[in-house]
Amino acid sequence: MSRISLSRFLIEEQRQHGALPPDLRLLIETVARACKAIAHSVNKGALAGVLGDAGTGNVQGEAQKKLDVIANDILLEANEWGGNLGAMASEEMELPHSIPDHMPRGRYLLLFDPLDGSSNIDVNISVGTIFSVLEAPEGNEQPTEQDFLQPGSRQVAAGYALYGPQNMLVLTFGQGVYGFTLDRELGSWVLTNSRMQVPETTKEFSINMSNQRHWEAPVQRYIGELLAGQEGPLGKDYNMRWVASMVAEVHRILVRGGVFMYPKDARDPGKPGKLRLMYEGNPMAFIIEQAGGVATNGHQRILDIQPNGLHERVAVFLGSREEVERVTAYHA
Ligand code: P6P
Repeated sequence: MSRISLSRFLIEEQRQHGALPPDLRLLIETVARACKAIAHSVNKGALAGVLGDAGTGNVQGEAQKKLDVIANDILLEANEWGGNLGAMASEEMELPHSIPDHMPRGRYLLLFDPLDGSSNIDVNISVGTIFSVLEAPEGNEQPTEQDFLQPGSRQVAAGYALYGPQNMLVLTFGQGVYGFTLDRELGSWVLTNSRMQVPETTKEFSINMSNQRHWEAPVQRYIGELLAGQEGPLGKDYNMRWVASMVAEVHRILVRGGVFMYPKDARDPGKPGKLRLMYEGNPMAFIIEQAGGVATNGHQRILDIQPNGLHERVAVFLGSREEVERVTAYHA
């Protein structure tokens, strides 16, 4: 079977569906190239002296790993000159990053979590990059934070890179979900997964059980039923996985099904959840829905949430339809 590179796939998608404007195709290729460079650093690890803390903090008040900063810088540098963006936003930066005046601008807004799950990086557990693409509102040369605050249903593309046993890139631009594996010798992303589909049912759930005493009643009920197994109301035994790397969890769910949950937590009554809506919840929800799965915050579609802030948080329940619909119904 002939190998289809990312470039060939995107050009053929553009030609066949016309769903991929040339400037969006070029943006995706630029982000994919940046993810290759991030993969190179992540895969080197200690050999390149990139493990450990950077000694700095980010806007979330979290200690940054060296690779958080490296990945963020790679994405900024790779996307400044492309001419397809009005601005960028990152988990690692409080405010949007403007395109330098001497660089050409474009009509898209790029949001990213440059290295999600980075607490795993020093113990060699998979981490990833998550990105989301919106269109900038017409008319203003310099997009503001307000211009980013669009519901996830307005995304024109989303994806993640997973730096694991294989380096993979998973993409959607509204025509299904496609997976590419990095050929390290050639340095190219090769199509290996076409039209990925989340199985409707599952026997596997993902949640950080150490937070159990802080969950609200609907989540307590649902997890109790999962743990009751075949003697319980759900009539089957379940298995549990928790990698503490959302990209790895979502990828597993895309490949073999499952339900991933990061619910609201009584420790932070003012916060709707831990994960971030704009560059974790929304892109992953777009991908999961494009693969036939469901993604809610327990009450509504994540993609329907109107954001009020660039770094606002969200509760996440996503994956196999049967289970996400069940736990969401318990919140009614
Ligand atoms: P906890 C990583 O920090 C992250 O944002 C997600 O990738 C992951 O699913 C979650 O947080 C892990 O959270 O509380 O288990 O460390």
